[in-house]
Amino acid sequence: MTTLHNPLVNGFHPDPSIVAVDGWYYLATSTFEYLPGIPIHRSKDFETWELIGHVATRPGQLGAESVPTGGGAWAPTIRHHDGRFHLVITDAMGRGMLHFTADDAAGPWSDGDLIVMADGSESVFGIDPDIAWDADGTCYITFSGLLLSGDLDPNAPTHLGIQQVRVDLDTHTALEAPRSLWSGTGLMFPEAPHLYEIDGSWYLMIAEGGTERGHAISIARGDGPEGPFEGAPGNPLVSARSTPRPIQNTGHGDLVVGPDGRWLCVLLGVRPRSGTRAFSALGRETFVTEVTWRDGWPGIAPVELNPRPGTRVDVDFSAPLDAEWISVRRFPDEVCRRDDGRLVLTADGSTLADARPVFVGRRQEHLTNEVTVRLDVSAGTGGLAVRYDERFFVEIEADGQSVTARAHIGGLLQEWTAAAASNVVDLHLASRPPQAAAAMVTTSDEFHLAATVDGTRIDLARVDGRFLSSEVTESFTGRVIGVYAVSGEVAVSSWVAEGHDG
Ligand code: 6LW
Repeated sequence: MTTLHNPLVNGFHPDPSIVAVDGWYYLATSTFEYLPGIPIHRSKDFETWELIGHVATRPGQLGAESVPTGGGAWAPTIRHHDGRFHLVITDAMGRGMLHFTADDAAGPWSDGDLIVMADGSESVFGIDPDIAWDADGTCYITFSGLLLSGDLDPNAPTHLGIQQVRVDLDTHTALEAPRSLWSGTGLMFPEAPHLYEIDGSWYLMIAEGGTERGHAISIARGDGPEGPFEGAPGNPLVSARSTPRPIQNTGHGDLVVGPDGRWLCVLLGVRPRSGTRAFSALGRETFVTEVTWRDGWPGIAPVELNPRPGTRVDVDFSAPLDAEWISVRRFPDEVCRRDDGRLVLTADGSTLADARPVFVGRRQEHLTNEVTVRLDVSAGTGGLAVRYDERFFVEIEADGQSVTARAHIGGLLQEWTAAAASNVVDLHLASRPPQAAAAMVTTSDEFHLAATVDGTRIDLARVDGRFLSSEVTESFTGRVIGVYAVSGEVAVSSWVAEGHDG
């Protein structure tokens, strides 16, 4: 049982990778189409984690500006070598497999170099790249090979298994064609490889089973970084499949020696709720669990829930926005500015149904959560929304004459409107446990959408939260709650978010 809090990092922070440098821990996670991309959290005690910056803070570092939904920054590996931080990642359906470096993990990071095949023709094609060096300084990129869907025999696997190339990091060119390595116990989607040299042996740890309920972590051992590798007798080392554990989908891990010398594994998981634990509202979060070694093999303990205390975020817009604010396929400073202690969003004709909305938000980090914002809509129309993607979002909007709640569910739309003739309005968006139905609790949560106008509360709508879960949306991200503008300018004078995991 770990005494550490779990989730380790709340809200959608999937595919965690970790490195220890001079007594500090640095954690990197995926961000897909959101910018800034690839957050770096830092901790000394593995308990308190501070968001110190992002890898992608400038246009062009990622191709996120134009990636399709679900594309973008997938699965980083962060390491430290020869005095520099290194991060490799696949910018899926964007730039390809990239290598970033920095002297300081807080940034600035490099522009990102494409890792290309030996003939220089194209990016090494695969996901979840890992970067490792042997004692001679040879650099190994180990990744999960993919087949383009057009090549697929319907009965063939979409993954080519775990592959590896040696790379000249001066030219970012592979020194050979990809070779296949051990690829797990035969479960689907062998991915998320990480190579470690420990006590003279080389270990290749992977995820397999797919990032859903079948997710698992397996490991193999060999005498060198290229193998051959022999799978552990105890594989898979950890999986929540077919268990009643509150944290499911556990997999995609990275190993590190913790502050007290114990080995730890950070990994992704979800906290599904409903009668059959079907819906994960927040998406895939970062968790931690203990690792014990026996006969040269690690054992990974089941991931135990140990929720953090609730939080309250009260944003003062007279100060610069903190690094938690994110936008879709563009940076927050492209969609908003601070003016006289307010956050001003200037519409450009887009809505949340578009690829690049005028929207800036923060991850929902708690299962029970409420955000209240005060808007001035005297010069425009806008509101408060919780978003999974362009087809799945719930919003509450004000235009000075009325307030309107809308549920956009995969092309279906329902809306509720009430008169509210006021230019200043408070909007409330809450996620609450479902009102228990007669038979059993049948969903993750309910959204409660309301407004307060001139001191009068208007309860507009309640919407089933299952429709904004990673399972229903088939999304790699998670809920992001933010403010948006659809016409003119909208000014936000306050943002208060309170939540807990009760
Ligand atoms: C990630 C891979 C995965 O690259 O999903 O399903 C991808 N597993 O490990 C995005 O998180």
